[in-house]
Amino acid sequence: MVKQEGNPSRLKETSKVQPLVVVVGLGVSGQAACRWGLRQGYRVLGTDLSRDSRIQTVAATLEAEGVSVRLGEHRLEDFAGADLVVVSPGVPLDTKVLAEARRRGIPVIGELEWAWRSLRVPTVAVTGTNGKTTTTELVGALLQRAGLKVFVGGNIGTPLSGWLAEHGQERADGAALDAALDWCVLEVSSFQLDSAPSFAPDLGIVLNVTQDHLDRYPDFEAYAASKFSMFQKNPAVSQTAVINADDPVCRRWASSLNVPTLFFSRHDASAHAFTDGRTLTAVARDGTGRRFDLSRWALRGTHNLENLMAASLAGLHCGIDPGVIQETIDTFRPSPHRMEWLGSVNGVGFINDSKGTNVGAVMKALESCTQPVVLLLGGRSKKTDFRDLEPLCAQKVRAVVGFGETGTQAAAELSSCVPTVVVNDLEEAFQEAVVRARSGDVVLLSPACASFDQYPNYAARGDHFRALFQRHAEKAAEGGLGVCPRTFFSADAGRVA
Ligand code: UMA
Repeated sequence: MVKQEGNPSRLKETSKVQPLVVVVGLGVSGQAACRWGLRQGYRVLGTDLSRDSRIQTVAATLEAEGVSVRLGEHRLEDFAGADLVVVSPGVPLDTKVLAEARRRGIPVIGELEWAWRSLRVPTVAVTGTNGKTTTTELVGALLQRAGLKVFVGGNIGTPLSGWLAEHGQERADGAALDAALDWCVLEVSSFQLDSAPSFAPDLGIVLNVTQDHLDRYPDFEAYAASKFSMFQKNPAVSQTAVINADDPVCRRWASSLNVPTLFFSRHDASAHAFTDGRTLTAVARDGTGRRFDLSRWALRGTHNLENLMAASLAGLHCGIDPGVIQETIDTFRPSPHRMEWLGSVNGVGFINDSKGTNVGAVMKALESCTQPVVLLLGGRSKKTDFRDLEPLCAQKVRAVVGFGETGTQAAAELSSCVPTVVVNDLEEAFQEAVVRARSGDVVLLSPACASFDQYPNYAARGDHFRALFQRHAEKAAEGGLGVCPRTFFSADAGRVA
């Protein structure tokens, strides 16, 4: 694959000596952006609305590295002399100071956009409501197995600017970065795309679009538009799209995209990638293709077959040898917090799907379960409608345990189709689930909500659930109860007995 020579629209923002960048939000993205700013020779001012102990520690570290920090408020005068404002994905773009900065002609862009402008290697971007992380990891694994130097990150955890800050050169034109990377594989969220006006991946994957983040978007259509915006921003880049033909929203949007598109489907054998669950056929744009054997594919659920089809098309498109794709299929293992099987106690299985932070993800999780489910739902609301879960709950769920900020809402909206109970937090939810589950059931944490009401992130929530399971398993072992590893979920459907 010939490396891209660079995108003419990826311009450096200013040629002034010691320009000033203001970084808004000092979470994972903001800290990385601050460091990337320092690395490029900017004066950096970081600002965060919070003053809590976590942010105080962050501030102290950044200050020691040379960043000026303002906590507790975003003060307009801090933006006055800025050459550039870089926002974290979680910061609403209509925030007053950002609107004022734009009014004064100061460019306001996101961390992803800023970092990507310095990149001169081809990019694969993966977006969609669910499956982004697994697919991003799969594409990364394919390219790495082929011996290529790959950065895998973005919304998945390590921001691109973090990688650049560590590995990039002082030169911001990115030329020297080519030596360190062959490909960049990014999980991108709609929040990141909203503040990335020229971001245009060479290959863009859209896995699905279902309700999520409706607390941030005026309506569902605006959220969907954000996902597909990566194909509409930058005519200077020759792009290819990989799209789920089985997702109605994806299909509708694909018809208006002005880029070559590869489709994958579980129902249409004429799509570029198709699977019957036992084999997967994928054909790239140049006609090269291969039938892959799925007998050693370790990930459960139809959604993971969709992720695999998308990744296989990406692999072929990137010129990866089909033999390498088959090896990756045979050896790839799931990450924590995504339908993570923890084990079973006394015949009851426990699955950690803390990454299931929207209703669509919970649907996919339930579709994968063959046993009756005790479902733990709740957390910080994204204004989604739990009633969308009614048909699956009626079919598969023995009981819903609501917890956290939205526990009461979840229970109320599902009480017509399934027994519900409301508790305060995950620990109480775990105890309640243990009481309600019968031998042969699974207890599934797939909360349909963000974790921020009680945890710093979904991983901390999932870790807590795993710790609760381990304590429960230890107690059971002391008392002589059965603890065994066993797989309870598959692509097949199952009904509550
Ligand atoms: N803050 C302000 N001003 C505001 C709002 C927030 O200063 O007006 C501050 C907060 O006090 C906090 C910081 O901003 O200190 C948080 O910034 P952030 O919400 O952008 O979070 P980061 O820690 O930078 O993490 C972000 C992504 N978070 C979001 O998009 C909400 C992470 O995705 C991502 O892993 C990380 O960058 C690295 O790229 C998480 C996520 O939930 C996993 N993403 C959503 C999703 O996947 O659905 C979009």
